[in-house]
Amino acid sequence: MLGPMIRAEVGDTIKIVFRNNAAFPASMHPHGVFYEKSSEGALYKDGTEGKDKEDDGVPTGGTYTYTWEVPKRAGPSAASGLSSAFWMYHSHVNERRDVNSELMGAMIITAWGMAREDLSPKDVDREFVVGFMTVLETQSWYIDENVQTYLTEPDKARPNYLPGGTYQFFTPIGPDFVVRDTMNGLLFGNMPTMTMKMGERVRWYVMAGTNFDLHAPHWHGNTVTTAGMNTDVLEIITIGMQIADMDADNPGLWIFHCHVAGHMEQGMLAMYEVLP
Ligand SMILES: [Cu+2]
Repeated sequence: MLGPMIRAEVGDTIKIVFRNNAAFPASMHPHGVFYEKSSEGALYKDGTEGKDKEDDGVPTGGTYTYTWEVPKRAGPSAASGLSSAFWMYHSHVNERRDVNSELMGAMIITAWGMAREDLSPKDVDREFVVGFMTVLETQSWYIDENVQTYLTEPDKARPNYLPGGTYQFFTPIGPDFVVRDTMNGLLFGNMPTMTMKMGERVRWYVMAGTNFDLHAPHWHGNTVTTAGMNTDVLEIITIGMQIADMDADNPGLWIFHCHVAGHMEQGMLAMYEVLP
């Protein structure tokens, strides 16, 4: 989980050449940047037609170019004092199924004049993007394939379709295909350890998925500054996007986890390491 990182600086124009290799229609719907109707990447009755509809859902094998401008309001606000802003993008054709098929990613925009050559913010040494994503595997476009591939007794799976082609939340299929409380799609510390050195200026970008995502990302061992406040726990809800800066002063291998007890027990945890 998490698609390719998109980076830009205020004043840029982002062009995405999107080719749909999936077996279902998909799109690129961005947050924060400036787009016209032809680059919104979302399917709904908005009174548009023709060219302005082509971005709504790119068919299998199709290609579409999305154009997003990056005005000042897509960058960090002056009040935040930050050099970068954090947004996301995701497919928005059948939003529920698309995102549960992992079609979601991050976008980082630096203030004008604050980007390095690789478009990362100049005043930050290290960045991490972590999505606290509750995934409903039964809503994924890949559920049938997954049932056939991974269940030892696929014939016993009894998916319950709802109008519109979505699956109802159900249990007969067993605990292997229900809800996953993940960080970037990974569970139980399977994410590669996020490593930094003491004294580095570290920026965490923390986002949430589009399901019933209510999370309490918590760092052990160090604190962060977010919205002007020092803390070690964020509060994030569905599709939230937050930035937290860490001046890591405490070396060691530490856990970073969701503090919602049920989520933690389901594996919503990862490790980060501060090297001396
Ligand atoms: Cu959680």
